[in-house]
Amino acid sequence: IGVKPGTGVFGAAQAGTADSEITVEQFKQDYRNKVERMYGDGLERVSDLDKYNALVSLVRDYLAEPWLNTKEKYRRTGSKQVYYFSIEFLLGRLLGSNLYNLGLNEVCQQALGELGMDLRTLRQVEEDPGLGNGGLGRLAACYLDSMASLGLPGHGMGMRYRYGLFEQRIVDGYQREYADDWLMDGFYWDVRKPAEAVEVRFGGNVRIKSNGKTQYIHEGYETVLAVPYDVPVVGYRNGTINTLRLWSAEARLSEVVCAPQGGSDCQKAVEYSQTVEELSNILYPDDSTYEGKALRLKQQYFLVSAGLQSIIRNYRENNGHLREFPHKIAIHINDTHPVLCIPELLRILLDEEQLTWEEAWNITVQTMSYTNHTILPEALETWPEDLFRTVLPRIYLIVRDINEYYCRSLWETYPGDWDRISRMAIISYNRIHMAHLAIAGCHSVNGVAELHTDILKNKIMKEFCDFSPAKFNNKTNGVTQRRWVSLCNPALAQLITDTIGPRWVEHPQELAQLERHGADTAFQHHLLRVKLQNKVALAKYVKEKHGITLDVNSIFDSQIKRIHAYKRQTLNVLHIMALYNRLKENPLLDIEPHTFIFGGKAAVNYHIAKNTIKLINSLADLVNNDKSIRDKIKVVFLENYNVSLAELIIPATDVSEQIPTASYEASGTGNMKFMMNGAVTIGTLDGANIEIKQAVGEDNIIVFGLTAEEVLAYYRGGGYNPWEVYQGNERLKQVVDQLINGFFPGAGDLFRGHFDSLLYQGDHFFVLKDFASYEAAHRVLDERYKDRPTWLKMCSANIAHSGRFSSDRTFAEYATDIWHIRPDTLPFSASEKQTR
Ligand code: 73E
Repeated sequence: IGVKPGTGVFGAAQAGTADSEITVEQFKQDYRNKVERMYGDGLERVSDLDKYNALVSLVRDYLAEPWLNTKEKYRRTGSKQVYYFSIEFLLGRLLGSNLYNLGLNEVCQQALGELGMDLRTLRQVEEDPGLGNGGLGRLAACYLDSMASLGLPGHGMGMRYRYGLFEQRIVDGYQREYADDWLMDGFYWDVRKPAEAVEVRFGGNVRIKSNGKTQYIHEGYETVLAVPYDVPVVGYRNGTINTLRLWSAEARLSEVVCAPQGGSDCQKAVEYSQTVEELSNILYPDDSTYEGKALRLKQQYFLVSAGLQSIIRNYRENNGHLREFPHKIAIHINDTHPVLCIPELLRILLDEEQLTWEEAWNITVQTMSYTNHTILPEALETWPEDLFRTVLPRIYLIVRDINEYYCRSLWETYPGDWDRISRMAIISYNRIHMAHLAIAGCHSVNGVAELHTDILKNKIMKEFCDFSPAKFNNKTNGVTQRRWVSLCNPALAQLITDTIGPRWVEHPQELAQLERHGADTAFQHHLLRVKLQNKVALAKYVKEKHGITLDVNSIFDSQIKRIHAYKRQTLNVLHIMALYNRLKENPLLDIEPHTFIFGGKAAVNYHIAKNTIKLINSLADLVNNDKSIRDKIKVVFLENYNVSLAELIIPATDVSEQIPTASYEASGTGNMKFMMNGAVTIGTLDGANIEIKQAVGEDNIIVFGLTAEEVLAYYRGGGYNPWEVYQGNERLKQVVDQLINGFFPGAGDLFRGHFDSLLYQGDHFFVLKDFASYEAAHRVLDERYKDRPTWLKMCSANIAHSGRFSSDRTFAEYATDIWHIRPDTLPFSASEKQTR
């Protein structure tokens, strides 16, 4: 085994040169040396953590040269650089993916094997950096992988939170949150760059000085030092290494004089440093509501200001006048959290570069683009004007100017239409509307699936779209097939490669060739074996961690995602309760054995969602301990759902639950990961499920429930009457009553909140309304599963048609349509795009 010539660490650029290959012998020797140099001890005497750290350090050494070469190449060619600003990057573990993308996986595996070690064990030593809440952060990470793998000059700008999203433990069925101290043992992938630190200013006031030209002098502010940590982003076997720059807040204490033996000044200095560092301490642990507002606002500005200052510093070193900026730099704003990029770039261009307002505004708009990820009203950010003015006085003045400028242009189109202008204004009723600022200040605004974009264009942002229709466009999300198939499901990846060759890893649209193998008995047999093997692996984990024995011959049916009312974990629960009731009535009922798998975190203050976790666990206790149903169904809630756990669950899953109330899930990306791994979706016609249905055809997905149009029509009519549905369906009535009638031993009134929301609060998410259709869909699913050849054909069709949900495709679209870069190098040509 060796690295394929010319494709190992250093990529095709150095094809044929001797140093582009690292042999197993070389690797072993390098690794031994590394351990000895790092720990002053032999491989036999160091811990797994030490072994892991040494391995990361060695991989870092290997990628140093291509990293440097990539930077030099970008400087030399002057190619346009994309910066993807995101408050979240949910990277997942990096050792496996970096080895894989470097083309070193096999070499490393064999080398470690010969040294009596196991790569898998070392991969599990790595902390999973939880620098994100869910889909939005993971999407950002998939995009980094695709940008580097497409060889595009695209980099990430994010926060280096001291603590990741909380660690979830289940105690007595309830969620408990613990600090995620992911940096405790160090993080060896990043490089601290203190020389590139910048200052970010908060508070104080702005003095206006006017001698011919108005100048804004920001005074009395507090300074926070932003220190960058660079993480290499490795492209798939192409020699490209881009950079994810994560910012950390630090205090500059060197100016503080300490009294002997640490007097009060020292004490103050320590306290001060703690408040400053609070800025990058935690990821905002929620994706639904907004609290800790001042801190959150400061975090956002911190990221934006530090990121932009470093981009401009770099730009100045390599380029001429800032007028050329939009031709050399594209800045992408991932949801509204980094929208302050707009006023911050204006501040730099106006105050530091002395450009005119018109010039500065044009440069800003041409540079910036924005993605909206949700229409949930509670997630559409607005800031109280007072708070904003106090925390960011200069930025506040700029936002006021933008507001005036924007409202003036609205007035030109809609003279006298005050109502419309106040609805569209950036500042109205003493609040600053971040989405409005984004739309005004960006040349492109995109949604993340066709339905979502349609809703933005025709409903949520209709007036903005009427005003500037050319800005609005759709970019359906995607996920990277490298992490979500090759790495997490190597047995499937091997089967695909054996069947259609290896090109699909870089050209995922070629997965379509699997279509003609779907009915092939030998292929089906292999597919079944792969799934079984993955189920065995998951069952082993569940046994070790939760003490529950899973039947690997049962249908693995998974709903893994944040716990949220609109995602309707409750609908899933009610259906399982109904199934359980049927089994109790008739223990001989002929159903396929089922394992229902749940995973997901609930926001710390989201009480009903936290209670849903307790509800799932109560159901699991009841069902798993009831001998009379003879293990026909099992329910498990897997603690602390994160990227690593998803990598274990997804390959083992038969049925992918994608059941939000239609219109609420902007896209979803878990749905795509399941599909790529051959699971069949049971889902509503929401978000990207619609496009999955288009891709696989209606025979290969089970859809149910109200459509978005129907849901929105009900809302327009004031909702619906859940009592009618409840009274009219015996089985449904029974399970709803069971929430409060003692069915769950000892639960008392614990689930009354759920009961009330379904019956007394109008069932806002149409759980009861969709129940019958969901139950019917499950029956269809069972029927299909019984006919195993048909089922396996459905699974293969899902894999075969998953190519368009690759983030490579999405990114190629962003690159051509939004950032206007290098279409010649993109894997999906313009004509292919049209036919998709
Ligand atoms: O549908 C998903 C989408 O697939 C959407 O809910 C999620 O983004 C995914 C990627 O596009 C999302 N997260 C947030 N908004 N939409 C969000 C909002 C506030 C804080 C953190 C995350």
